[in-house]
Amino acid sequence: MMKDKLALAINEQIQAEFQSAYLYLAMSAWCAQANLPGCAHWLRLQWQEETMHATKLFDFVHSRGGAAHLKALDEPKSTYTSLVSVFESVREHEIYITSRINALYELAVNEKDYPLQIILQWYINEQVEEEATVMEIIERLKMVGGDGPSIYLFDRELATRTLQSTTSGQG
Ligand code: OFO
Repeated sequence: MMKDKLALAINEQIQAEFQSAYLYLAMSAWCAQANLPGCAHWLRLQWQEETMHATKLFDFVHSRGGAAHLKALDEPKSTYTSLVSVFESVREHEIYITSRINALYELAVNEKDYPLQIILQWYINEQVEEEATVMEIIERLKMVGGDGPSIYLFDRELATRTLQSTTSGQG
């Protein structure tokens, strides 16, 4: 049985992961409208990944005798000025999520909750991958600049992304 304060903190992280999913789905909608189907696909898979991140914690709380209490989500931002600003927002959001995961891990260490520490190690690795992946996308987009044919090829490449599992997933 886990401590109430830990169950509460995990529930807040479940909300943050679902909020991430919602944000990325809104970005996917923006890309679809901007005739960037590959980027829309990439962000839609990101929505699915974030949903899996949330449900992985959802299942963990229940496996420890706690309960998930789902909270309301905020309306996500839905307008962007450019494709690079979309991915810069992804990066900014992932940095925020990393800080949350690190704080949760610190709490698990202070409260001596070893199973929580172990599951959070997966999230810590995931955050490293997610930040690196989005940084690479931003760098490439900056190189491409406003060149239409290059953006077309970039978009086609993002269309090839496939969904990873929650045990080995890459953001
Ligand atoms: Fe759940 O990793 Fe992104 O937010």
